[in-house]
Amino acid sequence: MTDPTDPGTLPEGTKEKLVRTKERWAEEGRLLTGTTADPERDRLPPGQRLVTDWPVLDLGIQPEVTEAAARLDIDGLVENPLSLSWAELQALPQETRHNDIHCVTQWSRYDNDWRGLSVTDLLARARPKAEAAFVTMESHDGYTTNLPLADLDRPENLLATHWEGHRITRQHGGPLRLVVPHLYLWKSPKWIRRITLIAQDRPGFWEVRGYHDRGDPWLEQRYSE
Ligand SMILES: Nc1nc2c(c(=O)[nH]1)N[C@H]1C(S)=C(S)[C@@H](COP(=O)(O)O)O[C@H]1N2
Ligand SMILES: [Mo]
Repeated sequence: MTDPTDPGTLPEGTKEKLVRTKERWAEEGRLLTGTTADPERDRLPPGQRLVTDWPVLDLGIQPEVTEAAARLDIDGLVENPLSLSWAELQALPQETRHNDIHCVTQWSRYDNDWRGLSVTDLLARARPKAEAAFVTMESHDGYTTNLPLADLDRPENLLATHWEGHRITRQHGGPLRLVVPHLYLWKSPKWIRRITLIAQDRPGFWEVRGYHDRGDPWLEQRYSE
């Protein structure tokens, strides 16, 4: 069996220098303030800086996913595996969310308006089995990330198709990206393709490269210990 914590080789086309730099940040504990904050009282998490533009961060591969090719699978430990085409996703109720987003590279952006599909509704349709405790998520660029199922199954999360009234651009992960606003943004996969429910945690791309398994910005969970 292969070791799930072995980073292995990088996907073809990855910006290797960027990956190495971010690995070094994790080793050095860069940006750590050693403080925590209370989301009820403070809007900006510790060590973050506010921006008004929307930076682009990814591995350097920005796949062109047409609506014809877009598909979302929810599989693994579920009673009712789903494989939804773009048309099927569009036929579901379209919801809105308003939130702040926080990237581990220090920027935060307030007041983002999103439209898309409720994550809790889709999970309810898929009917998680009792032993499902985590998810691993895969994207069209080869990126992966993981979450406890409880962090995915929250009402504020959205499978977003629109931002500020426009379709999400290819750069930002369109046509479909996840938004999990209570965690650092590397937990929000762009160009999402699959969500697999699993019993044991399986670290993703950044989680095997020194980044925290959960990534709560209020607790400054930037890096693994
Ligand atoms: N598929 C995919 N999703 C991804 C990434 C990626 O490289 N590939 N990068 C993550 C990281 S590190 C961040 S900070 C956010 C950035 O999203 P943005 O480019 O829309 O700001 O996407 C996350 N989701
Ligand atoms: Mo990031």
